[in-house]
Amino acid sequence: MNFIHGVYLVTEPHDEIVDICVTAAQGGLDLIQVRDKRASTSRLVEAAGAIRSATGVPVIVNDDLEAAARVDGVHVGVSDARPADARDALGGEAIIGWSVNGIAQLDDVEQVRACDYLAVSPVWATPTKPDHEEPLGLEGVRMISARSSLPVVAIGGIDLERAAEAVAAGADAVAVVSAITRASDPCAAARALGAAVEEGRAR
Ligand code: TZP
Ligand code: MG
Repeated sequence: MNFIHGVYLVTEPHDEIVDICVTAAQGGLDLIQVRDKRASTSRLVEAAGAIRSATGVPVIVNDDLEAAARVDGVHVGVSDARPADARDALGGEAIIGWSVNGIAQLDDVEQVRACDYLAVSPVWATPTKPDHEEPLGLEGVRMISARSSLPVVAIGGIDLERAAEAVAAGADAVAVVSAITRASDPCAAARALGAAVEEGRAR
């Protein structure tokens, strides 16, 4: 099975973020991405290291290759470092993910080859990332999953029903921010999302 087949937590800045990750991990997480666009490299490394040792879950960072070299990898967007350059910098063991904002990105086989997963980004509009690209919808999930042999993650506006829909449309996993970070019980939220993913796979 893919290394990513259930729930992937993307963090947002929060005073209690380590505790939220620990609690969520008890409900089941495949991967955590520490995302804080304003954090320095040293703060990112500190947060990611704390989360990784407290949860035992692989932890990657958003965008920052210098921080990524000190954790498990990096997630890059279309205006960040290119995946092939990230691979050169981080080596074969690093986890590298790439945001896909349109099907044409898959034509760049050099970049796709450097990735461990692709994120359909966003599937739905979300207030969590106000500057997001045009949502790709379930049709985007269908097209990208059909064309890619890499694991495909759905991100953006995911709740329980949408998690199942995205997986039924071809996604391997779902990535969420608010559905876990703003849940009253992050453990129950992660567990319910995992169950929704399983339910979607059975559809
Ligand atoms: N990238 C695309 S959408 C998004 C990111 C980081 C935010 C997703 O947040 P939420 O709260 O799960 O909709
Ligand atoms: Mg596929």
